[in-house]
Amino acid sequence: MAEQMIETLHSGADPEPIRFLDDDGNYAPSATAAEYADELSAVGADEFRQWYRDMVATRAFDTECTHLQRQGQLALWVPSVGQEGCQVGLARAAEPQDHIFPAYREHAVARIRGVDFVDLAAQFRGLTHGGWDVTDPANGNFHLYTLVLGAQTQHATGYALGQLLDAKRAAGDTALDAGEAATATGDATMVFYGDGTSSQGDANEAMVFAASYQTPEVFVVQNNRWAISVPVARQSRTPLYRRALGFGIRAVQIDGNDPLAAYAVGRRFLREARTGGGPGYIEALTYRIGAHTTSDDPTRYRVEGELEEWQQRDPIARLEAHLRSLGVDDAFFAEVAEAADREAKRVRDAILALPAPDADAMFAHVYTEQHPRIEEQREWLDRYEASFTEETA
Ligand SMILES: Cc1ncc(C[n+]2csc(CCOP(=O)(O)OP(=O)(O)O)c2C)c(N)n1
Ligand SMILES: [Mg+2]
Repeated sequence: MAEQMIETLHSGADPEPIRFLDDDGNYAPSATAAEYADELSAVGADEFRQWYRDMVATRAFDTECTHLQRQGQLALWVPSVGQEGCQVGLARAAEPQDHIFPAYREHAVARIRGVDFVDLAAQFRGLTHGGWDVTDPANGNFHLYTLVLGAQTQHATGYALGQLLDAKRAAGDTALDAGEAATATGDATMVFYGDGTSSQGDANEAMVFAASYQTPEVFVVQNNRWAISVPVARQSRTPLYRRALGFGIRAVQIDGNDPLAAYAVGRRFLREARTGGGPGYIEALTYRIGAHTTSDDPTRYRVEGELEEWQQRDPIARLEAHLRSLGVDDAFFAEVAEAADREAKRVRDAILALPAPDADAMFAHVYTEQHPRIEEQREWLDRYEASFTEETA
C-alpha cells in the first residue's frame, strides 16, 4: 500500500510550470496557466508599469548595496538580482491586511509593503537589531528578515493559526479541531523561503500544522537552484512542490521569472486561503544571478553555462518586452531608470549619514530585566573601550 502511494505520488510527468510570458516576454500562456488567467483580467497596463518600477528600483538599490559592501560601508549584502519577478508578482498579489514573513532576500517585497530601503540597508550596516518597526501599519505587516533558516515558517504558521482562531472566535466558535472544515478569515499569511530551507525540520513541521489546521497561509519557495554551494538536486530527489503535495497541501510550480504568473497564482492561493480553502504552496523556479552573499564566490561551484542561460530569462527584460507590446514607449523606461538611480543614491546618502547607535543598546533588549551575564559583558565592553582612551592619553 505504502509503495503504491509513493508510486502514485512520483509517477507521471510534472505539469509545465505556470507562465504567461515566454523567455522573451511574449504573451504565450502555458496550458497550465489557463485556469489562472482570470486573475489577470483586472490588471491593466498601469499595474504592469508599477511592477516594472518595483523591479527596477529594487535592482538599482540591490546593486548599490553590493557597492556599499565592497566599499566597507555594509558588513554584508544579500543580493536578490534575478528573483525580482516572483517577488514583485507575489507581493502585489497580497492585500494590505495580509502578513508576510520573509527570509533575507525579499527586498522587492519589503519595498512594496512600505519598508524604506534605508531600513533594510541599516540592518546590514549593523545599526539595528532587526530592521523596521513591524508594528507600524505603514510597514505593511512585513515581518523581520530571518537568517535562521526556516524559523520564519514556524512564525508564519503560528500567525496563520492565530488568524484562523480569531476568525473562529468572531464567529462564536472556540473549538480548534484538526482537519475540520476551514473558516473564512478575511486575511492570510504568506511566507518566503528557499530551496535549501525546504530541507529544514522547521519548514516541514510548519507544513504539518498548516495542513492539519488548514491555516490561511501560502508557502512560497523561491527555488533559485542553490543553497549557497549545494545544488537543489542534492536537496531533494523530487521537485519541491511534490513535497508539499505529500503533506496534503495544494501545490504548483510557476515560472519564477514571470511576474504575471506569480501574481495570478499568488492571488488565487491567497484568496482561497482567506476564504477557507486552507494552505497553498508555490514553488517559483528562478535563479540567483549574483553571489549567495557578498562573502560568497559562486564561480567556485556554478555549473558551466547556467548563469548565461538564466540571464536570458531576466524578469525585468521580460516585463519590459511585454510593456512594449502594450505600447509603452522609451520615455517611460528612461524615467523609471532615472528614478531608480535617484532612489539608490538617496539610500546611499542616508545610510552613510546614519549615526552609529550607542554600544549600550546592544545589551538593552536581551532580557526584559537586568541579567548578571549581560552586565558582565557590558562592563567588559566599557573596560575595553576605556583602554583605547588610556593608550592615547
Ligand atoms: C538554521 C541555519 N542553518 C544554516 C544556515 C547557514 N545558511 C545561510 S543561507 C544558507 C543557504 C540557504 O539556501 P536557500 O534556502 O536555498 O535560500 P537562498 O539563500 O538560496 O535564497 C545556509 C545553509 C543558517 N543561516 N541557518
Ligand atoms: Mg536557494
